[in-house]
Amino acid sequence: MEPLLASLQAAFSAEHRLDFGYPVPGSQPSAALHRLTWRGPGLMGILNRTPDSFSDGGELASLERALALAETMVRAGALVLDVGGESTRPGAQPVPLAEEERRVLPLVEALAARGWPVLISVDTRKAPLARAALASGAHLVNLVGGLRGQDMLAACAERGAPAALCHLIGEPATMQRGASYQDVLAEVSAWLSGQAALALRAGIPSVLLDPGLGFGKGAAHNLTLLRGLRELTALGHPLLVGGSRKGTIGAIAGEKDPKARDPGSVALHLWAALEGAALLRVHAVAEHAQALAVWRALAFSGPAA
Ligand code: HH2
Repeated sequence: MEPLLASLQAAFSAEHRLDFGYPVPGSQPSAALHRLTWRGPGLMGILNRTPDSFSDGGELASLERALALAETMVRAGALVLDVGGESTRPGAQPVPLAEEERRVLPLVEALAARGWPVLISVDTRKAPLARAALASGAHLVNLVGGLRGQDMLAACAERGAPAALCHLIGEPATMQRGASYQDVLAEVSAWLSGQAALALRAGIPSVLLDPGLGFGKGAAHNLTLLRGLRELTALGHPLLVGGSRKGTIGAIAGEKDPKARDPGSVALHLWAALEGAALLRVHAVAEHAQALAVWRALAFSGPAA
C-alpha cells in the first residue's frame, strides 16, 4: 500500500481518549472515572470573547453572537468549544481577573445550559477563573504556559478536570523577544513530558499536550515542531495542535490579514492530522470539518459511488 495512504488510515482510525472525574457528553464510566474516546482528529472551535485577539478580536462581544457561532461549530461537528477571555497574542497585556470572568463565565454558563453534545473548555491562565468555569459547566481547562503553580494544579485535580498543557516559556507580552532554542523539538518535548508527569502526579486524570505554535517561536521553530509531531505523540497523550491563522502562515504565504489565512490553516492542520494529532484548535470549524471529511473518505471507502 502507498505509504501516504497507510499513514492516513492509521491517523483516521487511531483512538484517542481523555478521562474525567465526572460524566461529559459522550463519555462512558471507566473504573472510578469517565472516559471519552474518539477516532481520528477532532476539532476544537475557538470562541474568543476578547476585544483584542489577533484574528477575531471584538467579534463576540455580544453573548448572542457568541452562542450563534458556537451553534454553527456544534453543527459542523466540533468536539470541543474553547472559550477564552484573555488574548495570548504576541505583546498582549494581562487582563484583570474580574474582567476575564465577565467575558468568560456567562458564555460558559449559557453553553452548559444548551446541553449540546460538545465539550466546553476554558482557555485561561488564572486558577480562580478555571475553578469558577468548571463549577459553571466547563469540562476541561486549556492552559497556555502549562501548570504554573500549585493553585492551578489544585483547581484541576480537585474537580477531576483534564488539562491541555500548551508550551509557552515566559509571558505573551514578551515571548517573541529573542526566542531561542538549542533544539526546539527536544526542548518542547521535555517540557511537555515534565508537565504531564506533574499533572498526573497531582491527581489530574488526563492531559492533552500542545507544542504551542507561535508561543515564543518563529516560523522556523514552528515548522520544525510540525515536522516532528510524531515525537510528541510518542509521549503517550492526545496531542492538540493550534496553528489557526497564526503568523507563520502569514509569513509563508505573504498574507498580512489573519482572517485570510484559513486555507493555510487547513493545510497546516491536515498535516498535523496525518502526523497523529487528536485535536485541532481552529477558528473555521466547518472548513476544517469538510477537509477532514475528504481525507477520511480517501483513507477508507468514502461515500458510495
Ligand atoms: N493559541 C492561542 C490561544 N490559545 N491554546 C492552545 N492549547 N494552543 C494554542 O495554540 C493556542 C491556545 C492563540 O490563538 P487565538 O485564541 O486565536 O488568539 P488570541 O490569543 O489573540 O486570543
